[in-house]
Amino acid sequence: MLVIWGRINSINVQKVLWCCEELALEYRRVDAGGAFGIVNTPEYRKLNPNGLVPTIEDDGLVLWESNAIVRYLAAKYPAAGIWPTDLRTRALADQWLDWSHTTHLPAMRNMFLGLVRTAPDKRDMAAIEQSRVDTATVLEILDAHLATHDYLAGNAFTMGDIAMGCGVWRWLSLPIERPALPNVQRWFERLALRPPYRKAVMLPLT
Ligand SMILES: N[C@@H](CCC(=O)N[C@@H](CS)C(=O)NCC(=O)O)C(=O)O
Repeated sequence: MLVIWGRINSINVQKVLWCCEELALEYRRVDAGGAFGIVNTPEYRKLNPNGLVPTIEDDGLVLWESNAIVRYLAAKYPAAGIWPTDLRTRALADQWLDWSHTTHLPAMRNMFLGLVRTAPDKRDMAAIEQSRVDTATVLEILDAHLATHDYLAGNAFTMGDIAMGCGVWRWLSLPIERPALPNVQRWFERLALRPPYRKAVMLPLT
């Protein structure tokens, strides 16, 4: 059976769990990372030398990097329809997966860590505010795209929605001032109709 190492409050683990739920896969999840430790043990480092989560083991294949895992699982089970078989649609899904990792996550990082994982008296409020402004700027790009698309890679839900769907849940859950992003809001409401998203991603931030 597919094994997933990773704590459920990690955004990168949530991507994999949401993907598995979309594909209706059976899996065993092992708590790892953060307070659970494990990631620095020699056994885990043999699986994932980065000492990060998530990692999966599937029929002898060990794989890390959340977006690579999402792509692998979505492609392995194409009947679920989240791995676009059309090359152009798949390229767009890949684009948004990568953009989430290279552009959105770095912008949001200080705000999330500051407001959720740092005691109030230890917070760097200037860094949190800069991160809020940067994230809003980045999300305006997404909002403009969603003005003419129902989903990130076109008019159907695909793996391309998974990474940003996790990121936008955090953005909407943080106790911050948010500029109006009506198209992102509508897209989020579409995602929120999906039980796999609600189960794997729409959790209180911890
Ligand atoms: N690029 C990696 C990043 C993985 C990553 O940074 N994971 C974080 C959690 S989101 C982690 O393992 N942090 C250390 C820990 O949880 O102990 C991926 O997408 O899988």
